Amino acid sequence: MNTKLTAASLMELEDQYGAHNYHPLPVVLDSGEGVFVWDVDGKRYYDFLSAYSAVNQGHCHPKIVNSLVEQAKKLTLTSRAFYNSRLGVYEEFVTKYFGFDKVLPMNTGAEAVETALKLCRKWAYEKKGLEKDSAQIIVCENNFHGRTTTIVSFSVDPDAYNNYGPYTPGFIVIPYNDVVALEKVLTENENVAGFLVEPIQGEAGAYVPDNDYLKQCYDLCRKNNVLFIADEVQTGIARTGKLLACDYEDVKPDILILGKALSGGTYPVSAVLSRNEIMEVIHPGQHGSTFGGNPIAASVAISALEVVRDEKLAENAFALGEIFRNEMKQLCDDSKIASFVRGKGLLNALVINNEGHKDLAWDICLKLAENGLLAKPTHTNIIRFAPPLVITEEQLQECIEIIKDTVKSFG
Ligand code: IF1
Repeated sequence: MNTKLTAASLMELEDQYGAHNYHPLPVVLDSGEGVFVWDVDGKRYYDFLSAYSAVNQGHCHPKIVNSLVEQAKKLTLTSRAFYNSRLGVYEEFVTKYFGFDKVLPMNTGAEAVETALKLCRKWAYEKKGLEKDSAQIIVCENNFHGRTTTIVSFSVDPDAYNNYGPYTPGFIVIPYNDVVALEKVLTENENVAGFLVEPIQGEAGAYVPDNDYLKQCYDLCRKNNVLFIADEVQTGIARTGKLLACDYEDVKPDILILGKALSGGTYPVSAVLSRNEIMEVIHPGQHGSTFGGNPIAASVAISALEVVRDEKLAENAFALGEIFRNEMKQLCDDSKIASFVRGKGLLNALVINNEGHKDLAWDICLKLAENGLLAKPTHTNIIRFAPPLVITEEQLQECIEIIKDTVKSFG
């Protein structure tokens, strides 16, 4: 008997049996392919969230899914107690792909950020010579690097950190996009081990810093023997129109953090890449994870990165991003409620003027869903638009019309 559960009953199940740590749009998704997802009633949507840039290669990309399925039939997990036939092949592939000596494979983005923080501290004590437990890592206001206790310890968002204390010490928060603030902290503190930064602040609403911000920060870090750590979990893997957002300024991070689209959204795969001089401070038994570097992760990551290269997703994101922002700028000129658009490549955000209608961005997203396009607000009045990078110009134009018509229907 086909006991197909309705959207309402499925939402009710999540409400009754799941922790309420999210407030999803009332859409129950059931399948996906490329830029499209379908809900349980068969309604089709353009996905303009891409699982927060985890599905850059499009939903259920056949090449990546095939790698997942074939490896899953053969060997899924051995732990790192033994070698496996996929990890070394992946490690060589991914390090050469991004131009680093070594990779430390993990699973989620937050795990990779934590790994980078531990690596940076250990390097500071064992290579830079900082006094034990004195290391400071500089981070930026409005950062988002994940949700572990240490990571939320340096968040400025009360929703992220409130009542999760006591907090991990050893972090200095400075304004984002402020080189002078970084220089000041580096001048005043001799115990700085690293500077952790998102090349574009995703969660803050595709906040793009000044053109030479990353390069100036990188140079200051070099001058002060401080590690430049780039969190490209969201901006990496072609999302911003280059393979890495750091590539816009030819900045090569001392430590690079990747996640999300590293698997094309098929499996949790994250990675920390660096050079030998830094990575060699980690010795057997000093870091790891049960699933880190497992054969499935290794296999899907190779395929996911091959798709980015072979389908020229960065080039597509660059070109279509220009079109999208130009059209959104036109909308902002024509509409009182669309204030401005910002972003790079296909990581963009439309800032909504929600004066007198606090939940306007949410209501616009509800209407967008009705009109066949999925997007979700961040920070109340910012709508993030980030479709899979496989979107065609024709599909993008259709979505631009949906967005324009929907926003204009609110005034
Ligand atoms: C959620 C947004 C939030 C990240 C960067 C590390 C991580 C993320 C730059 C951690 C994760 C996700 C988390 C997800 C929604 C999304 C997100 F920024 F993308 F919009 F939350 F702010 N560094 N970002 O963006 O990676 O451990 O999640 O694999 O928490 O709902 P993760």
